[in-house]
Amino acid sequence: HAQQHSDAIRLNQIGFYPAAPKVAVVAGDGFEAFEVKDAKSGKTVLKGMLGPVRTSQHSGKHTRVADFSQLRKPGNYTIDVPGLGKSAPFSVGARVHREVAEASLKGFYFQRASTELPEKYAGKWARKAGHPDDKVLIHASAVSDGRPENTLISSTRGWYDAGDYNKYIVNSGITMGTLLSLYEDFPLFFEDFNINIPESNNGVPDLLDEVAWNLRWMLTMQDPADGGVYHKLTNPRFDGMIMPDAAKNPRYVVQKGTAATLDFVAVMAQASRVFKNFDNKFPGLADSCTTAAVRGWQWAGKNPAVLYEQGEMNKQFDPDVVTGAYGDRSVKDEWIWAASEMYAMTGKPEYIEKVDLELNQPLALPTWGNVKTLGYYTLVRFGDKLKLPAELAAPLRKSIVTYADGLISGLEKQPYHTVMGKVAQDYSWGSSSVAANQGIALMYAYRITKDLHHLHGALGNLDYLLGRNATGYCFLTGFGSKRVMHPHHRLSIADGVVDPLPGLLSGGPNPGQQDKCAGYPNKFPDESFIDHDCSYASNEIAINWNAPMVYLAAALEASMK
Ligand code: 9MR
Repeated sequence: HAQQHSDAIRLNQIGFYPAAPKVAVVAGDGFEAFEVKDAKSGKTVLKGMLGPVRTSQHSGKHTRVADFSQLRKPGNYTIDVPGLGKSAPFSVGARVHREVAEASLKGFYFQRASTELPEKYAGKWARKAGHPDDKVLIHASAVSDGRPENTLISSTRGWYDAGDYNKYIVNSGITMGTLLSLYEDFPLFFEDFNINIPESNNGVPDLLDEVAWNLRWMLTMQDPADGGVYHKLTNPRFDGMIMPDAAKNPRYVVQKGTAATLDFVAVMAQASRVFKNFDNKFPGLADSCTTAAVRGWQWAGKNPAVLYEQGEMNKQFDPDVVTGAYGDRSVKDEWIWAASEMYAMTGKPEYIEKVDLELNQPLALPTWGNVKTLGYYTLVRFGDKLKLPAELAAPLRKSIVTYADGLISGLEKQPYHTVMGKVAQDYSWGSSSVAANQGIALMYAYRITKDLHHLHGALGNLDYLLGRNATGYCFLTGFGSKRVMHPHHRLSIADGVVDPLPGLLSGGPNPGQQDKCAGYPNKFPDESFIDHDCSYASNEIAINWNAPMVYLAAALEASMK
């Protein structure tokens, strides 16, 4: 008779690297000891005492940590807490997060618009093509280029943003920047990283093939007349819970704006660098990106702060558009990112001389609305090559390291022994991406310092995402013993397949609970999560959350033994 796994024993449900720290967290304070057992034989391989009681700053609840870092032998194990129960089996071994890294990149393939997904690549999630986007209307808000309202343009491909079917430049920006940076930071790792997509085995890393799918769409979002970039391609209202081939509503490109244009510039500049090395496979693509970046930069120079005002638009234009706003209120950070990428593309320091790099401010984690740190990462990556002056290079490195040191300080008091969740603000909409982006910042710090505390801090946030958290869920679909089964994701809801599409990162706890769904366990920041497809505020998926998940898992695979 199968023994039930205890939900109170929380750990990375996938596993651990042999040489890495290994921690499980026992919720509650009623127990003292733990044992690690071989999953098959049931033989005890390690015994230990739980650490001192820790108290959650979010809920006041108690936890105790089981540290079994001494266990280094590859194998499959469970953690038993006498009197409480045992965990589901997990493994110890090299390459233990390989499948997590592969699946989370493959998640982007599942988000592809304008194409059929054959069974050969998509398995039981095969689907018909939808949203061809070859006849997209120019919205009334976007007629400034001289093409009249309702002109038809072609804007195919790209990834669906999230649980909805629209395509937003601002959110594509940070997503592409994160994935291209992953490639630039770990190019060798991706030489042998096959995720079974139609372009696999074409001599280009699958990561870049997947990125190219969205890059080609982004290129179509630039107004050929003046170089400005449309904010988004969208239905006026969200599609229902239907499959793509059933979606027939008209689609529009809307207002050009500075945030979209500068995000586009940054992506095109970075892509031109990366794809230059694959010119034989993507003839002309790198050149197109260079031209697009320069033209976008020029448009932004003439339109330095045109904000996207969805609320205002609703009043002025027909039809009104009420889909995702990505209404950034400040474009200072987009200027920093775009300038940094233009500098790295051209080697001309004049680009960064024109903007305030804000190096006197503490590092800010990248979000769709604050992208300047993506620029800093690029400047650090290419600092030597660009001969970045010491008065810039030193404070850049220092701000990353200072930020990372702040993250890892006081870990021994944290209820889940993770960097994630030290402050309640970490639990914002899409908090899983906060955890992943903190991990990325720690990986950049590790590059600079070679301090294992930084590397292990990053790994601890992967542990958080894969189960060592106050909800007990593994937040990546298709993985873990306590799985997310009902993400707010049209493809997963409408396809009639029980399992959600795999490799997608659930947004995670969000005490805002804006969806007002029934069934949240409580109001605590770290527990404000429900695995229900009603919950777009805690259980949606999104490309800008998946990208740092891919980054963190792949970067750790490339860095851990
Ligand atoms: O990720 C976005 C989050 O930061 C905002 O608070 C939220 C509300 O505006 O919107 C999120 O983005 C959603 C987008 O607007 C539409 N597609 C789904 C995105 C994820 O929920």
